[in-house]
Amino acid sequence: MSSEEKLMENFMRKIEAEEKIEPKDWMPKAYRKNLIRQISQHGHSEIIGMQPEGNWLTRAPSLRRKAVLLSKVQDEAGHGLYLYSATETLGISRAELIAALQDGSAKYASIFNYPTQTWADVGAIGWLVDGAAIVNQISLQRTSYGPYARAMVRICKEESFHVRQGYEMMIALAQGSPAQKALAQDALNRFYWPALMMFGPHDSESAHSARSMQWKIKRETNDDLRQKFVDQTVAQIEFLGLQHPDADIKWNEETGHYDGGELDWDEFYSVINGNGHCNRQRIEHHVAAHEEGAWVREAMQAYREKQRNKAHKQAA
Ligand code: BYC
Repeated sequence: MSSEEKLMENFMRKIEAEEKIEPKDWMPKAYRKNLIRQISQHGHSEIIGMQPEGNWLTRAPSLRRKAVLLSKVQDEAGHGLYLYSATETLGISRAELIAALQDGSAKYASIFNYPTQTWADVGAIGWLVDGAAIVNQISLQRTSYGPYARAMVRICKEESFHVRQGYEMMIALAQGSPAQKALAQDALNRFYWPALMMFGPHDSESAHSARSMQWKIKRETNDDLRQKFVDQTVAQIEFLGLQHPDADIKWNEETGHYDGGELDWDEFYSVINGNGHCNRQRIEHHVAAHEEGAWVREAMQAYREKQRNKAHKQAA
């Protein structure tokens, strides 16, 4: 057995035994590459995901709503930073990650290319978008790469608060005036299908799933996670007294799950390939904010050099 084969055998033994793979451990090149792809895209989703809700910060209807939303958006920034740090442990720099986001070679969740047209969209995002994210992220707490799994534990705690704040907003609207209830229904209608698309293509179309499942990067498939979300959402919609956006939703006695209508996959591929309503706007905004922050990075660099020179002088 060659030394490479022995390393591979030991790696697979750890994966089978549910031991975490840590940054300094040997790992196959393709495992490292796949992790960099998935974790960085997850981080980009958190960072770009601040924009649709950030759009409503200055127009929140009360001080309480504004404080809660501000705190949630800040949490998303924190999630992005934990995830970028986890990606950096795989030997790629923050600058490279950001360049890939900005030149379009790295994706981010399709959902954030939809506009937030009304205040109710903020409630729908917390409830449905964070709700879909948490279904996925609970399973990612058991991912095989240690830093990613540990980041997920904290992120899940914060996401569960996000889901509650969104659903609480939806309750307030659904129980409000007829106009408020109509806003809630409209937001549900527009965000339900894109939220289902967050789980990715069908398993049969998913390029990375088989490998990622074998290496336990992903612990459940795109379709299984999507089904969990579909199942849990039915009762939540009923409780709000809203109409389900999927006219075909139906309990299936045999499978013990809800069956629903098919997603518009042309729309999904169009959005992930850069042609959604807001793709260009999201990246332009990111580039502008990154350029505006250049002076902070330069100041940090200058401070670091100053400290290094001081240490040199003291040592001499
Ligand atoms: N959107 O082989 P597949 C949040 C891409 S944010 C865009 O199935 P995989 C929040 C996929 O990347 C939380 N692209 O891929 C933040 C791949 O393209 P590449 C976001 C998508 O990786 C702020 C290609 O399609 N959560 O909670 O096995 C405010 C083939 O797909 C999408 C995560 O990121 C999509 N929906 O499975 C509020 C979870 N779906 O890379 C809330 C972590 C697929 O070959 N990520 N693509 O160019 C994952 O679990 C997996 O990466 C996915 C896709 C399930 C998303």
